[in-house]
Amino acid sequence: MEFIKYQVDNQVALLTIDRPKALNALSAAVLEELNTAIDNIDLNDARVLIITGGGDKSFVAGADIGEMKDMNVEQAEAHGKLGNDIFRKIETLPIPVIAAINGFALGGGNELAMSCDIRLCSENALFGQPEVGLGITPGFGGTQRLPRVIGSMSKAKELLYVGGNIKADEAYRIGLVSAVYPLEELMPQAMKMAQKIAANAPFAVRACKKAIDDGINTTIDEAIVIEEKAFGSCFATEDQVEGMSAFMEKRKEKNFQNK
Ligand code: DAK
Repeated sequence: MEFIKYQVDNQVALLTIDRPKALNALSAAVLEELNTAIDNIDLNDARVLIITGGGDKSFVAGADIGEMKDMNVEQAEAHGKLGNDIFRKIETLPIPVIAAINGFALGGGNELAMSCDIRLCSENALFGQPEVGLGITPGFGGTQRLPRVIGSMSKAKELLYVGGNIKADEAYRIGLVSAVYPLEELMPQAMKMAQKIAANAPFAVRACKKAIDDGINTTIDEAIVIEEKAFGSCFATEDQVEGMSAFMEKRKEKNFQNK
């Protein structure tokens, strides 16, 4: 692959979008490679995925503006669907996905970050949905995910209508990211979090993700039943026996097998 680097180390997968000439902007070729890379993730091997950008300046500077400039309505809709389908695949990936945002997260970059479960960023990160200044709406889910992620319709609408950028501290203040680190600490911190997640029972972690995501879109009564089913399903796993046995035996080491 030319634009996507992928490796798995100690059950943590790291996917890097690497197109330095264009600050990792999402061209169609980058999107196609991203799609293939996501499809090829071995969920028996990887327990957590981290997505980051190559270099130390940009996570993803958006969709590729040069490519979009001359699109007609049909092409634009098809391009939007290409991105949306991939981002939805990331959002619904069974394993948790951490965005390690190491610089610009503009337009499609912010939309990619919002498709991840958890967002961590570096102090030089810059966020925004500048599309209205380009004469378009966000096309990879920004109008839908921003209000859901930050939980403030007013702030989301302000960001989407004004089209300005916000720095890392403001992104933290509004709940767009969970933590801000000096650039050199971002990846170690993302890895540390990923390894903590990977050390837990994979079935339980994945069931949590599914319960949260399925439950958030329904009534609290239905959502509670979703949790009951998720909870019950854990009791068919060997890892539930291992986790609870370790507690009873006052044993710190646990050997979760994803079974
Ligand atoms: N697309 C293409 N090239 C980009 C790019 C982008 N989004 N962002 C940066 N580049 C390229 C620049 O053109 C430049 O290339 P050369 O001139 O060197 O060949 C190179 O990356 C370095 O950029 P700069 O020289 O501008 O670097 P600076 O540090 O001065 O500025 C910047 C960095 C990120 C502030 C600036 O590059 C910038 O403003 N970039 C554009 C950011 C942006 O507006 N992003 C949002 C893009 S719109 C839809 C589907 C998707 C979308 C919408 C609709 N449908 C189909 C319905 C999504 C839209 C977007 O994401």
